[in-house]
Amino acid sequence: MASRKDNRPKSVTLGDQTFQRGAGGETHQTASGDIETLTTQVGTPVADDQNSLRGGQRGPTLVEDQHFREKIFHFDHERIPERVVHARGFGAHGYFETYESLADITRADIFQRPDEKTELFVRFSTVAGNKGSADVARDVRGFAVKFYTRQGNWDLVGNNIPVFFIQDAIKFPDLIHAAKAEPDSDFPQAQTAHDNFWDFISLTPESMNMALWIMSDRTIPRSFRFMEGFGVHTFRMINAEGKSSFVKFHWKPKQGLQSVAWNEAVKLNGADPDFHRRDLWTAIKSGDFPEWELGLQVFDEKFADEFEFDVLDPTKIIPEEQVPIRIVGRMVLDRCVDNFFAETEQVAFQTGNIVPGIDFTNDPLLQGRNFSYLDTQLSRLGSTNFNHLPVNAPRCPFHHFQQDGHMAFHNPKGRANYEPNSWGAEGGPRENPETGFASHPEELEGPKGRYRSETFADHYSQARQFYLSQTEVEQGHIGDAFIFELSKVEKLAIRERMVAHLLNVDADLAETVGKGLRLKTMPKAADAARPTVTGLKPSPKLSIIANGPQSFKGRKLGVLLSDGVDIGLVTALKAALDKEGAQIEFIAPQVGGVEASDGSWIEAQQKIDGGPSVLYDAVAILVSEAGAAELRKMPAARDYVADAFAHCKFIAFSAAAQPLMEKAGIGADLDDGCVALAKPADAKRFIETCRDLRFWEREKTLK
Ligand code: HDE
Repeated sequence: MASRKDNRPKSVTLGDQTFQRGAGGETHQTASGDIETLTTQVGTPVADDQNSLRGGQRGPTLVEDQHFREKIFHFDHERIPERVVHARGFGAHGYFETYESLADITRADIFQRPDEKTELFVRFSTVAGNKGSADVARDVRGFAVKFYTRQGNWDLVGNNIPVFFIQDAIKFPDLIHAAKAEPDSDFPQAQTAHDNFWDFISLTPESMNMALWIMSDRTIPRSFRFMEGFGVHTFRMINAEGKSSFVKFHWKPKQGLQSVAWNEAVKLNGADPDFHRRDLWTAIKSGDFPEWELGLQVFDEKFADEFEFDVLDPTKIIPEEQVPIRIVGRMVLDRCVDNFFAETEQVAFQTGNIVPGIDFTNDPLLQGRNFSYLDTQLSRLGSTNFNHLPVNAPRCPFHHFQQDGHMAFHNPKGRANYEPNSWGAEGGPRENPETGFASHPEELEGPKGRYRSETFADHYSQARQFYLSQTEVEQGHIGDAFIFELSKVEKLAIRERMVAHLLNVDADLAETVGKGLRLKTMPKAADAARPTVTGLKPSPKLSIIANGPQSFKGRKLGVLLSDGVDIGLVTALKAALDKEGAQIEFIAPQVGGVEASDGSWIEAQQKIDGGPSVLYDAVAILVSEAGAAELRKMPAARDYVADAFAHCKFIAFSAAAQPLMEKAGIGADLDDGCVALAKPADAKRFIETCRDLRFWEREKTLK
């Protein structure tokens, strides 16, 4: 039968670009010159990628169509299992730069030479949600760094919170089962506000310190760029003489710390579920490379023996005020991934990946992790050869006799694939007692048994210390978060059990939460293995607000515009932001933009419904009288203003904006966080005001 004639044009010209039609009518851009021919996996050129091979015009598809079968076969198997925890993550490439030699405390090659740069890959993540869950869930953030050092890969697999829920790895499956969606209903997604989670926590007193941390604003960071990272466990560093020091790892963001408000987080997850990944991607792509400094808390056995808590207990911190942090280098993230799956999804971190000069301690959580991270890669990546993948492969030379297995990219070369052997120079690599990894020869003894050391028994003192180290605003947020989460718990007994624990932390907090839940009677304080030490000194470094950056750099201002906007104000704001190193985004009734007072055209990046104020760190409302009259009729515009105010953001406004603000309910309550822009010179003053990031004083007036 004759084939149907294709009478569609062979090419289409749009603007200055010409597109050519393929066999099925698709277009290929030709402006850039040569186009590669599409092939099958084995390189056979493909003539038609639009139509499968058929027996006749309207007949069945033929099995001999290898291109079709290969394409569908491959597609069917595109997914690999997501991580059982930390499924949703976002990665980036960068480098670590050493500030000074640390030869005094470690022989780790990466820390020997000042100014040396080492390639690295980072993956940030949430813990509980599935791969497709929203970014600003209330959750711990993973902070995993893979350093490709000259003596092998070192993975520092940390979190943005320095303590953990449990003291022994054997409880991890229970913790995670309880935190993730409930097994019968498979909800709630990416939320700890449910019965199973709080049931487990309220029955696990060792998690109380972490419970305070996760109810703080640390679990709703403004983005990955504005959070700290922690190695959590105590590690060892060993110098060339074999001397061991204890060390805790800290990442300090040069951008400063910042979190969002809870109501804002809830709305952000709807407005932009990719808020955090988009933020990192955009910052790196625009050349605003985020940086963190690596800090070490180094201490010896003597300090460990004298410290109030056991340094092997991962539910405890060592306050910076007790062991100051030594800043030893910086990490710069300067390159986005080329392919999300190949890099971010397939990267395999392992706590067991350490290098000569660094060693483990007997922290029972760390010891358990060392098994888990190796094991989990097999079910996720499907082969023992996951280290052959480019993102996991070391950048230094490597030689070993491990061979074969699924998808082996490389095998030992030559005759020898074992040792010892007698093949001399052709016999392959040999061990090297001088340069090779050596474990710290710690003395070990004691009867075999399932133990929980008595030194791990104080579960409340540091929770109290953390709470008392917060500003009043932050303490309020912790109370609100407990009330929110426990209000989602259906069983009264679980709510009461949590309040009983809080009584051992701080009486006022317990009372606030009890009242917020409207408990008819307050429970008795929970039985404590050890009474709370009330005299621990607050550690001001634990507050986010008290340690703000005093800069608006790297932040974003959203400017709501209308036709007739005063161009002088817009230009002045833009200039002030450029100077500060901050971003600006224009929001308008239509995305096409607005015509300014001088007739010039300002393109918008968002239509008002798609650019709610939760997307911005501060907002400006620059509108004409007619514009304000139009916008006050739009619910999205009213929400824009009302939310910015409720989330304690700084608000700049032109005089004509007042009717819109009144309609949004804030006409009479303008406070010092609301700055009138009467003339272009006021823009600079407004951006300076924004350096406080939020006008938290407003919160009191909102209640
Ligand atoms: Fe993990 N954790 N974890 N974890 N963890 C994993 O490894 C595990 C813990 C952390 O971006 C898994 O490759 C156990 C503490 C991060 O790819 C798994 C225990 C800390 C990431 C695993 C812990 C972390 C993981 C899942 C208790 C902070 C994401 C996929 C003993 C110091 C890494 C994978 C990435 C991922 C086990 C506790 C951080 C199952 C058994 C404490 C940042 O192996």
